[in-house]
Amino acid sequence: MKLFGANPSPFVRKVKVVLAEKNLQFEQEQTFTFAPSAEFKTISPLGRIPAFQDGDKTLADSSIISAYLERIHPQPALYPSDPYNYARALWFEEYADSGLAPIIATKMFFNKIVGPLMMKSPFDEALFRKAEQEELPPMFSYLEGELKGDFLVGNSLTIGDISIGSQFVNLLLSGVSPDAAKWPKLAAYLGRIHSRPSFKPLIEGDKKMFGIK
Ligand SMILES: N[C@@H](CCC(=O)N[C@@H](CS)C(=O)NCC(=O)O)C(=O)O
Repeated sequence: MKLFGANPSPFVRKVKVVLAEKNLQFEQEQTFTFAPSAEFKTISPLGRIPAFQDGDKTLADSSIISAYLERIHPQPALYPSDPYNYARALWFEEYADSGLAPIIATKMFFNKIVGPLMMKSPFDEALFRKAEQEELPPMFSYLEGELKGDFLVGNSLTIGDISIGSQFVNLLLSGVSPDAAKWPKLAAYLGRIHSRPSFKPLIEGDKKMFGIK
């Protein structure tokens, strides 16, 4: 199996965590979308990372790749069998991918770290501060209210936790974390999720890549 995509992408990280939780071996091509390989272009019709190859089968999109991996390697299950819990896990995946990502990945991480470093684009601090101070706090409060136990849904890790946890790594790399005094459950939850063996080495690698302590 081969994964195409650069490590700092939250969507690439999501798939890497799914692969790690399922203990699956894979190769990775560190594809950046501004310098795509010819092979990548043929398997990602929208030009987005991640893309994936399993023998002669190819797929694009982190949600689709994760769903495929669940079907071919069902254990440990990352999608609940209970219908409502299954839908709730998908909801948190959606909340991460289309709710958090445009704020954390684009207005904060790309704006502050990737743009200035790799694209020579200037850091827009006003955009960053508005995201941090106005747009994220209600989202933190929402997640705080949803956390009833160790995981967002049921009693085990789901695709919802992996998706949310992946976006929050980019927030960490941007130098921001939810204040534990205001959002204690969320802060503790993220600490737990990010210290899992599937997440921890990826976070250490990302920090090293950007020279973050
Ligand atoms: N829904 C997609 C989103 C992937 C995505 O937006 N990836 C970003 C990098 S973090 C990308 O490839 N952006 C380049 C573009 O949209 O052209 C997924 O889950 O894989």
